[in-house]
Amino acid sequence: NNHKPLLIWFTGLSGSGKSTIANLVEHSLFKRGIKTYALDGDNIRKGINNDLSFSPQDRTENIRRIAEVSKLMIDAGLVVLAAFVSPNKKDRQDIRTIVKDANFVEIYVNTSIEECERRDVKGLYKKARAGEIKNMTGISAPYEAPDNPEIEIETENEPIEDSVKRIVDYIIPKLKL
Ligand code: GGZ
Repeated sequence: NNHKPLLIWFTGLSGSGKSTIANLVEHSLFKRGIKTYALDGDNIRKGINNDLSFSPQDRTENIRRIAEVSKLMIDAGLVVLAAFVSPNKKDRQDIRTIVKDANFVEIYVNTSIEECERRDVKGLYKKARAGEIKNMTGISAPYEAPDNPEIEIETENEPIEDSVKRIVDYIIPKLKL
């Protein structure tokens, strides 16, 4: 039951649904016997990157370290699912270089800032509007959408099960040795 390693990278605004979709994709791959590992803010920013803020420089360093950790996991043969805002095009292009292009799939979780702010799962947008959080992506810090992501998910226009199936159907053939 061997398969190729892969880095599946989810980019999008806070609250866009990246982690939720990544977790459902991981569950589906796991059921097929594929060895996976999921990286997100909860296990990275609280651990290896707990020295980093949301300044532009620290975000770039955040993404660089995650790419290097992902590279190690790819060397170990895993399918890595990474869900990070990763707002800069340049930083995302650098991931492609760090892990090899053939091992990289970029998924743009395209949810409008209006919808993310309406959801405001963690209350961060409210705090950003009140000036309690600076550098909030989409409010007071930039988000550069990908031009040519391998997959784009419009969470406001597609049921989540359909999005997950579209991603899994794209990934499975790529895992063939
Ligand atoms: C964006 C922030 C911020 C600011 C805290 N801007 O919805 P969440 O909570 O769980 O996901 C967001 C997470 C973003 O961390 P990343 O490591 O993915 O960001 S980056 O790739 O840009 O380095 C959000 C929370 O952290 N959060 N402050 N100012 N998101």
